[in-house]
Amino acid sequence: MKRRLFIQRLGALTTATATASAGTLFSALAQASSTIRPGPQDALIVIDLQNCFLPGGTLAVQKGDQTIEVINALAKKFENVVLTQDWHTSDHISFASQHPGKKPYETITLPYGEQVLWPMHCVQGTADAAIASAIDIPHAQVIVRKGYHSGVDSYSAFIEADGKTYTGLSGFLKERNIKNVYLCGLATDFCVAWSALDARKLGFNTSVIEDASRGIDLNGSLQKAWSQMQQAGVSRIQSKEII
Ligand code: VGL
Ligand code: ZN
Repeated sequence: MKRRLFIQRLGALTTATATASAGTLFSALAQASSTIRPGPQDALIVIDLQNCFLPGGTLAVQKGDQTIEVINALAKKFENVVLTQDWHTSDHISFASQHPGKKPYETITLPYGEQVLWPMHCVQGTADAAIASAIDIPHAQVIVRKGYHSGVDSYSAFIEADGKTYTGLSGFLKERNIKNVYLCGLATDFCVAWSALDARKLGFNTSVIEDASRGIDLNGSLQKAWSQMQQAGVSRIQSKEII
């Protein structure tokens, strides 16, 4: 994203220097540092805006509903929008109920690594797993479902927790020549962060729109996620920067 903004800035600067006034130059710089105008190579990826993660859902994220209005407005600015759905079998390995003696939010070690155990959530075909009815993005091009293998979780929209099973999303984006992805949704510190980290690994310029996302914040997970994302070169932006 930084690189891309720089290129956009160069355009603004060339115009500004042509008019040769320091004032114009300054305002071009100020404006260019904080605006993103999405085009054909940009996609908005709306992560898991499902009833399960909203107040009243099985794994409600605090204030998750506050993202909806922001996301609907953002989506209007993108021609390419992808939605994701957490989509578990009823016997999914991430559910505490599958592990006798374990309670939600405890962790276990699975062959692919540490797994947080969750309350049963987002079961395939249930109303809880539906995309929130207030989400108004009729032009969304793809809905990617993930987490449907009963033995493997998938916070990421790109690669399951085994680190090797692809959902197909990167193939879609690459075939469509999309270079820059903007992620938002629920939850910042789980599905949004894991998707953003994979997006970087897969070569996309990646931004997370902070005010269009909300976190679960389990034992400091939100702060940890932001520092991992920063390390990986994910840009932390606000919805007002997208025009
Ligand atoms: C999520 C926990 C379990 C998420 C999904 O969407 O962030 N978190 N499953
Ligand atoms: Zn889940």
